[in-house]
Formats: sequence, structure tokens, C-alpha cells
Amino acid sequence: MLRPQETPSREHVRLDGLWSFAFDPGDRGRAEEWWRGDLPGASEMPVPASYNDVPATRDAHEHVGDVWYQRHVRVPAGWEGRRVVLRFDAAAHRAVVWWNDVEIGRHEGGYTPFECDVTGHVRIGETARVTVVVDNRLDLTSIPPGIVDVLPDGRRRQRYFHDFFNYAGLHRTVWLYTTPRVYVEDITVTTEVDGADARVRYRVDVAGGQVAEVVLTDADGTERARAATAEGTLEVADATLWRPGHGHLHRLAVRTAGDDPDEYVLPVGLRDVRVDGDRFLINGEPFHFRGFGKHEDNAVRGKGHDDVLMVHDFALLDWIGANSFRTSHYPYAEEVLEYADRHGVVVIDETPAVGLNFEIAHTLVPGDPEHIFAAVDDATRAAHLCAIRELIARDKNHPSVVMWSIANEPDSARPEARPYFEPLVRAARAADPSRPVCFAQVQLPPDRDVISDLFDVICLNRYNGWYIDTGDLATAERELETELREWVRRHGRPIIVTEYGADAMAGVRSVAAGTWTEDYQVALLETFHRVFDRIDSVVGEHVWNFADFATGYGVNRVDGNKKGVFTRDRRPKAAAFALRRRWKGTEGSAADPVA
Ligand code: BDP
Repeated sequence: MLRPQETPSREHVRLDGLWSFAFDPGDRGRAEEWWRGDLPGASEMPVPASYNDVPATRDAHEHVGDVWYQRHVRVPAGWEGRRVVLRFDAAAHRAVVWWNDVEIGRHEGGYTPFECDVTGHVRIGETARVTVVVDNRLDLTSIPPGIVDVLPDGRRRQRYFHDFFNYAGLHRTVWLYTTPRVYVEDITVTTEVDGADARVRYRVDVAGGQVAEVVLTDADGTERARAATAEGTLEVADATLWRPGHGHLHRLAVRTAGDDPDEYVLPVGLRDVRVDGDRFLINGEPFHFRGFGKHEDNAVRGKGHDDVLMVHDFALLDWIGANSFRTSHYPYAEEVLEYADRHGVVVIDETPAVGLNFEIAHTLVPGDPEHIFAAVDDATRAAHLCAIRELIARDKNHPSVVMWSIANEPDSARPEARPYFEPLVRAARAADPSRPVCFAQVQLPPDRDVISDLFDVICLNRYNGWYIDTGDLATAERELETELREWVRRHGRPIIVTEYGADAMAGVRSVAAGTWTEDYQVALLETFHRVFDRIDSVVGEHVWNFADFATGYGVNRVDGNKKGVFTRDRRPKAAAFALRRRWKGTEGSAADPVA
């Protein structure tokens, strides 16, 4: 799915800003058809943002159900005769959209975009009313899953099995954009590197017409290859490659035939990715992942995309010497991937399939199904499949993305996990044969896990010294090493430890390095690093987490999860300097933090 862009044939208007907004705790809006007029009792709500923490009430923070967004839109006069599209980069988690009185689209899945073609509804020069209802409920058919309880007093309470707050709303940009009637619908590129040369296989889907030309240029605009077919291979001799740390991008300009041609320009990174034995290769060279599992999370705006925070986070990744991150636990805003493409940051791209596991959730109540695979059904699997396909459809052309993670910590000990995952892995490979596929596995030894052999890379989330052998790093070190060696013996594949870490309250220090201190967090990370350095098959270390983040309430959470090496407002804890020392070889010093 192509992201809107401005070219000689395409224009767009961003519909970001303040929208009219109403909570709908009594579920009246759909029955009373609120889209037909102004929203009753409306307030104002910024887009993009999560709505939860903006109004400063507990009811807003904990709202479960529908909310309504509305604004008026004027279609520019110059768009007469064009195709007009309304696009939502994200609506968490289910949305229905109306253009004046007409329903024009609906979508499920809070982290991938959807579009509504409004060409037939648009009257140029007139102002239209756009209304969106967004439902944040997670149930056993949604990805991620959850359960909504209705309490004796009639209130709803949302339970879910993942460890981050269920922020909701219009988290990303809303666009109105135009194309010619014959338009470039999709482009798919895969790239291969062969010594100094590279190859770009491409396919262009044109709606209602033909491709006229496809031109590949270098970053400085020099033409490197050209074709006039919808599908083909472009050879680039002596190519400048995209590589970690060097986000060199070529451009693939596509033009359709006819007297009203559409033009689209896709950034392309020439690189390839392969797993060979226990190595993870980018352009044939072993790559070692250094970085984090992150979250889209910030004070007040929740999961609302924010360029300021994004650029700052990338600056901190650079400062600390990270070369990669995982989009735990859902697809991030496309701006993030584009930035990673331009700056050579490597990404493991994850679906929102987090919490397919009742064993670690501790939120079950009597009457709940015994395990996750007894609870989910074909609808859940269809939603999961759709999440995989939409992720790949959106992100397949990003050179920064080197692997798909199709789930985080599913209950991979249950025999039922295998028939559940087999078709999903197949679907991921069918959608993109060019990238390895993984999932992040929760603390289960290899003899208890029933699905890891289906995947290309063993990705392990490990909490030795924290949830297991709490406070005892000597035992943690021994058991972690024994377990990792067992994975090497059984699978012989590359291992990335996709999560390891400890909660640390910023400012709490102790010479005894007790749990929750900054000192214990440092000691735990160093313990893991000693083990990693003794095992060649460990090709990656992603600390959990980059920054502290909001969670639901819990007796082991103090105003959220504190495993960040930065605080929620991005101040470094001691662990940040320790990591910088390891990853950059530079003494991190509070007195000289930017050196
Ligand atoms: C892992 C999850 C992650 C949690 C983390 C933790 O993958 O989402 O936040 O544990 O407990 O199990 O901090």
C-alpha cells in the first residue's frame, strides 16, 4: 500500500489538528446516527493523539467503547475530475467512516492504514462532514486479544494480556489526497546484491491503465536503469548499497501511460538479507543487532505520532550506539520506517499479535477459557492473518526492515500453537519470500517450545535475574548460558535476545545493587552481555526497553513499566551510559553526554 506523496500528478491535504470529539459511554451514537449532524456535547481533540490522557479525567483514561471524531473538509477546486481518497494512517482499533451521511469505509486493526475512495461522493468546492467512530475494545477475536467485562454497576472494564496501556484514537495522520483516474496502485520491489552490483526486481500495479516508464536513479539523480514494463528486473552495476549506518537510497520513479499520467517515486535501498547457518547477513556480511524493543509512547499524547519525539529517539539511538530496534509490539508509524531507511537503522517489524498467552497474563478470572488456544477461534486467526498481510503490504519496500516478527510471546508450549502458527508462517513467507520470519519467544526452554523450528531466527525474550532468580545474577548467568547453549545445540540458527532487562526507578541507587535500582539494571545487563560474548550464535541484543512506558494498573508496575534505559521523558539512567560504553566503546559520562 503506497503512502501518499506529492508529485506532479498527486496532491494531498493533511487533516491533522483539532477535531470535534465525543465519548459515547452509553453506546448511543450508532443508534442515534450521530454522523448525520454535529456530535452532541462535543469537545475538541487533537489528531494525531491518543484521546485517553488529553481530557485529564479518569473516565477518559479508562474509557472502553466508542468515541466519535468529526470535522469539516473542503475539497480543493483544482481537484475537479480527479480521484479523491480519504486515508487514515491508523485508528485504534476498529473504525467506521462517513462522508456526510454515507458510510464510506470500515477497518479493524489499530496500527495499519486504510483508505476510502470518496471520488463518487465529492462535490468540488463544497464542505463535507467527515465523521469517524473509533472503538477501542479488545476481545477474543481481535489482535491483540482482550476481554471486556461488564461490571455489576454497568461499567465496562477492559482486560488484556499485554504489558502496555491500551491507548486509542486517531494516532496518526489523516489525509485527503488525489491521483489521476488511472493511477499507480502499488509497487513491490525486492533487491539483491551480487558483489559490487545490485538487482532490483519490481512490479507495478496500475489501476485502469498501463505503465509507461520505470526509472531508477541514484541519490544524486543520475539515471542507473530504465524499463517500460509493469514487471521486470533492473541491473545496477557498481551500485552504492544501503547498509546499516548508511541509509543510501535510490529512487524508482514510475509513470503511467496516457494523457493524464500518474507519477509515483519510491525510495529504494539496494541491499539483501539472508540467514546462513547461525549468521544473519546483510549484503553478505554478518550483522549483530544492538538496540532495543521500543514502544510508541509518551506523556499526554500516548501513542500519537510526533515527529519531535521520533527525531529525538533516533538521536538517542545514535548517541548510545544502537544500530537497530524492534517495533514491539505493533507496526509503528510509517514516518519511523522512512526515517530508519534514510539513516540506515535496522528494524525488526512486528505485528500487533501480542498477548496470545494466558500463562503470563495473570488477569484471568473464574470462567475464562483455560488457555489462549481454547479461547481464540477462526475469527482471531483471520484477524492475525490480516495483521500479517497488512503489515507486509505496508512495509515490504522499506530497506530498513530486515525481518518480520509475526507475534510476541504467544503460548508456544501448547500443542495447539503449532496448527495455529503453521498457516500464519506460510502466509508471511508467501507475502514476502525475501525476508526471514521470526516471533519473540517467552521464557520457555527449547524442549518445551513447539513452534520455533518453523522460523528462521530464534528470538528469545529472557528475564533471568528479574522474573526468574530475582536478584540472583550468578544463577541468572549460569542458567541463561546453559539455556542458550541448548538452543544452539538443537537449532543451530542465529539467536537474537529480543528482550532482556530489569525495572529501575530513575534516581534509586544502591551499593548493594538491589532490585529496582539503576545499579541492578546495569549489573543485569552486564551479566547478559558476558553470556552473549561467550556464544557465537547470539547475533543480537535488544534491551527491554528503550524508555519507560505506560501500562495498565498492576501490583508490579509503578506508574508504568520502568525497564527503560531512558525515562519516559528520555533522560538517561545509569544503564544508558553502560550501554554506550559497550556499543560505542566510549566512556559515557554525565558531564559529557553528547561527546
Ligand atoms: C515481556 C513482554 C513485554 C513486557 C516485558 C516486561 O514481551 O511486553 O513489557 O515482558 O515484563 O514479557 O517488562
